[in-house]
Amino acid sequence: MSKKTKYLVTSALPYANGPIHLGHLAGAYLPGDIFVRYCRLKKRDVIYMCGTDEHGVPITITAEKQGKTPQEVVDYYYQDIKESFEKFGMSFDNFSRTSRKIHHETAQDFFLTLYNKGYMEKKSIQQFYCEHDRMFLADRYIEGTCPYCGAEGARGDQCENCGKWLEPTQLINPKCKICGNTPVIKETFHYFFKLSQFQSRLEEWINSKKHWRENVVNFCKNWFKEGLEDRAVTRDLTWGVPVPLEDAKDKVLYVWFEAPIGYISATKEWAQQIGQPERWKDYWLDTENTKLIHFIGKDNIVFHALIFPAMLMGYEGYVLPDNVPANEFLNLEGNKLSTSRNYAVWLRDYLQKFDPDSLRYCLAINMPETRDADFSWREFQARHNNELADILGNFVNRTLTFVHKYFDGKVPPRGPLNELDQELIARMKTAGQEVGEALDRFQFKEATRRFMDLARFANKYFNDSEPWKTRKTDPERCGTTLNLCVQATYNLAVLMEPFLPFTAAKVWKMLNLPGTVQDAHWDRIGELPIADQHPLGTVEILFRKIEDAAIEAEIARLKQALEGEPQPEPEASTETDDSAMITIEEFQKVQLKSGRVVAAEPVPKSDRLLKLQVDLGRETRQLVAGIAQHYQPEELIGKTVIVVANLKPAKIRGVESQGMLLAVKDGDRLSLLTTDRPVSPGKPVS
Ligand code: B3M
Ligand code: ZN
Repeated sequence: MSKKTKYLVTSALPYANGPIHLGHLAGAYLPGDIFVRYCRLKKRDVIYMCGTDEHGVPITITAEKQGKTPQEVVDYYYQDIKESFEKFGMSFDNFSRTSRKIHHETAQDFFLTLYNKGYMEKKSIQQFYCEHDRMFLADRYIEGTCPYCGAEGARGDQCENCGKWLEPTQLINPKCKICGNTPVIKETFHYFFKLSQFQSRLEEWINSKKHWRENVVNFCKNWFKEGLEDRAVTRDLTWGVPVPLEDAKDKVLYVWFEAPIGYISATKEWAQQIGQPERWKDYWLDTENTKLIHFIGKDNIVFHALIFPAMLMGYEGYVLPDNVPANEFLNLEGNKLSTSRNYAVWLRDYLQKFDPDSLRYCLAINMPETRDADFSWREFQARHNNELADILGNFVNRTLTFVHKYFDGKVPPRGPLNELDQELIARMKTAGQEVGEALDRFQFKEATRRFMDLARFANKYFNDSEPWKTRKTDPERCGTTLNLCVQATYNLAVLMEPFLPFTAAKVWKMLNLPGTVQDAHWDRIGELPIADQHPLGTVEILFRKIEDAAIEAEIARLKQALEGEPQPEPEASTETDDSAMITIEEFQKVQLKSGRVVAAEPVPKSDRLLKLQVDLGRETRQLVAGIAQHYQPEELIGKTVIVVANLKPAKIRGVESQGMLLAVKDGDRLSLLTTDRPVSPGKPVS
């Protein structure tokens, strides 16, 4: 086997019992896809596996609700989910299903191997049984009051309110989910996976994972503290993978035991599809060189970071996850997403109205990486209009249109380079490196921001170079500017591909380049590969502005969904919250003064900061302010500003700042506070 690192990437297998919504995308899918696309551009050996999770009580309960068979339900949602993912640009190498034969066989082999190695124990247990429906009530077939937090409607396996994992017999006032009757307790038996035997190995392994996200490591440590317990991995159900033992042939494997094995089955199926049936082993069994990476939402941590690794350890020979980057949750307009209330944005609905890339961008730049994030339609609109359209789209469009109009559609040659030209080239190189490094750390927000920063700089480069003027005064200079703008467009196309694959493909076409953008190499970002006189393709608009009306309709729909059912108690308003009030004395501690800007310049190596000299009457102060993306230094000179004058001096990027400017942020726009009439510097504000 080769010594090259191989990447085996997975995204959680969605249950085939409902369509995909934004919460899913932000949690397990978009980050996986961005990472994989980036790996492909780095020319790494990478495969990306996913598929639908088609067993378990979530499926059978949906079937009962919809009056269908479980098979009908999973057939429908497999197609639905697969199509939505494709339209969203998910680039799995295989999107399989756990109902396929190859999965049943793989899962059964796993069970039997662990059984033969002594990791399964048969135990009699007392379990709830519904006499009306004549069945044992597994997991979500039973509901009751949570013994920990008192919430109603806690399920037999987990309370959604407090997140605790439960044994059904712990529930207070248990009820059968199908008929609502109180079940009786009856004896049955199950096979238990001896998870407890893996505790010390798992602890040692997790402790060695210095690069894992804190939320994941802490979660595991809490489980270790409580002590890992053996877990029943069979169920008295008819829908699922049959247990491959004579005495349990009427039972099925617990869905959470077999679903993660679906990653392996999907890889086996992929290997068959490409005509190299043994190829899956190059990834799963090459423990030296494979990096297995599971993208999941935080509610799946225990299975991916503890139970599945224990199963792999027990089986022996399989690679263990190199990382489990679990995301937090995505809220919607400030509220928790709820599929049962239809308080969600469904991907297929979204795609009927808007472009996939706009959503990819908006979710990526706001990904719930380390804490919950919120999706708001207004922010979506602002990011689409002000960033994708006004910055990225505008830059590409004005560049290509200019070349068509004044250079006959052929890229003009470069003459000597000035300082600004050099800076653009340098920034393209750094952007490639920095975006790549952030992606390798799974910092998607940061990566997306840096990509857009390059577009922002390129746009500014166009402005500052004023090619519409040099066209008449210095045509060679104008040609150089446009040449570099075309090169920047090329580099942006490669850089954006993981985030905005559809847009990247359009730009590639507009640049009239051979092959596809995926043929490009990430490490060459920053090079200037477009030849002089290269003829460009036809220009089309990349992003059309989203109108208010379209956004208002979405917000109204969500409001209705919220109002359709009793709403959670509103939070206490901060207006009446005494703890948030301050006294006049407290307010007067802050010395605010009028100041006049006398000089302004950028802080080196920062595209956010400006260094200002501000006249405060008796003295001139140096202030560092994060306003470079909102103001040009020149336009600040002479402006009256409001300064916090008694703020302890601080160093920002090594530059001393002796105070702070007041500003208001509205969406993406930042405005400095000033006075309504001219005032002299150094006057107190009260
Ligand atoms: N189907 C749960 C979920 O969709 C489950 C993930 C399985 S990953 C192996 O959240
Ligand atoms: Zn019942």
